[in-house]
Amino acid sequence: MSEIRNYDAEFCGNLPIHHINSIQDYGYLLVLDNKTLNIIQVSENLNLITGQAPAQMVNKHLSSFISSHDVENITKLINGKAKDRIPLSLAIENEGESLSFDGLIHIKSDYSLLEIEASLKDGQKSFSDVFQEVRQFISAMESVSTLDEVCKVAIKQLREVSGFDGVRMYQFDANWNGTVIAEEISGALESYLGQTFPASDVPRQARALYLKNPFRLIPNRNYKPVRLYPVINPLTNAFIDLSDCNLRGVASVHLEYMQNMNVSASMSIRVLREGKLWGLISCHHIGPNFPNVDMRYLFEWLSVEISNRIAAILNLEDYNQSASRLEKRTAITDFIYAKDDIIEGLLDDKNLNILSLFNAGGAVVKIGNRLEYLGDTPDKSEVYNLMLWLEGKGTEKVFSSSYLSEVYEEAKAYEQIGSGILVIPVDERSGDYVICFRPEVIREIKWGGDPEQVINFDKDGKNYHPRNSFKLWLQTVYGQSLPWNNNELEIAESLRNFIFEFRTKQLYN
Ligand code: BLA
Repeated sequence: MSEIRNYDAEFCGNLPIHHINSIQDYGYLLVLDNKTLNIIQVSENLNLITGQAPAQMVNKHLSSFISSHDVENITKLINGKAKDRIPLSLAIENEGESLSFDGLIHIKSDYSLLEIEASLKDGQKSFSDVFQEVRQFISAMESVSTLDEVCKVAIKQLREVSGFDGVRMYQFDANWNGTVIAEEISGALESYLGQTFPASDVPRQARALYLKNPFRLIPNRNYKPVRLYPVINPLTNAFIDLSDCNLRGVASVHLEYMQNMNVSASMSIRVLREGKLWGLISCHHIGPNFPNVDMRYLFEWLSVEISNRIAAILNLEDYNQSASRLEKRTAITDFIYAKDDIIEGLLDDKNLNILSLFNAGGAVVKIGNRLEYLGDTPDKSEVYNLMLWLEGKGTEKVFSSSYLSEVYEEAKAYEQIGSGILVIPVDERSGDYVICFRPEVIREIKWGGDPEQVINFDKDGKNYHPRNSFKLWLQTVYGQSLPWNNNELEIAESLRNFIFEFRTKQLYN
């Protein structure tokens, strides 16, 4: 298969979703001048609750619509420290009636975005009920200890709590493709369990927004977009940046995507690990579905618990692996001291050598005019050419690749044993290297639809559509080894430093 075009970087990834200049119709938006507290922009549907046309509302003071108590509260928030996503409640007076709203305020340097929606508190649970629910959720996650089990338990419970038709855990890989690793769905939804979706399905700017906002809610893809009045923000003289706004209108390509998945409602919640997006919990409903504010905040809370549990498991795994690798590295360097020889120390012990340290299939060590081989390595001339290539590249620090033939074509000839290499430069001037080889691991990717067809342009070259089939599409990946992880690269770098110091000492002794 040819290389997949990177729409994540090229096209989908550049759609200005924050400048869509419209909102979804389940709420209302007011933009306030921070200095005067005058309303400078409104969503056109605000007339439904104020009874006034948008043109009548702008330039009026906020107090024309909400109580002095709420105005005071908002003034305090605008002058306070917290700036993003501050929840609040307020009341709007209309024809003598007081209507309750849940709101979120986002405070920028000159203006604030105040998004509100009718408060739906029917059947509201008490705090202790919710707390019990969360405690049970956490203890169920703590009763299991592998990533797989935690994701399954979390997804099962989230489906029960939320009532969505389908809930999936979606994990990103190093290239931002995502794989569904746990799933709970009802009959009518298609199963995507085990399937991988290309990065551009949730393109980079959409992913970046999860670092600011814990979730994205689209209760009904057939919503009527609501425009803003006036169109241009008078303080910035540009379309307003709606990055933080939960009500932000949805990119049409994604609405079509939801239609192609046969869902009307979607809510996705972030899973973070060390401040980076690790995955998403994607909730779907065949018909429209509107989780109320409390449910959304509960989800937000649970997503933090899920993120923490996942991070704890992965960190423990990493820690154990790093500790065992460090132990091996120490034993090998001790052996180098004992033998007073780098090559013997790296290769001679049958059980503990550079192959077991780096989980490699073969290794070559060249120091001065000595050249030694261990395990499955390319032949002499191939190694010679590889070293020439490395010299040409000028590799001062550790270099690694899990897809060598991609950057060095000649390696195709020995891809079975050397799809991956880890190079520790010993002395560049004399072309001395320690090189580990990893064998090819043929991999099958179960794509959710043909990844070459992520987007289809109409004949006019302007209009475009996301793919309309998510049917299993198999790709077999050849020529790649298991990846070298960060800790392996760190250990390799520390071994490089050790070898350098050891040789320096040898020279001066
Ligand atoms: C947004 N795409 C999204 C979102 C998800 C997905 C979760 C976030 C919004 C939401 O929660 O619905 C994708 N959803 C998935 C995937 C699964 C799932 C993969 O459940 C798998 C189980 N999309 C395309 C193409 C483009 C594109 C070709 O297919 C670009 C041209 C863009 N996707 C796109 C954009 C958004 C998006 C722009 C942001 C939409 C928005 O927030 O307005």
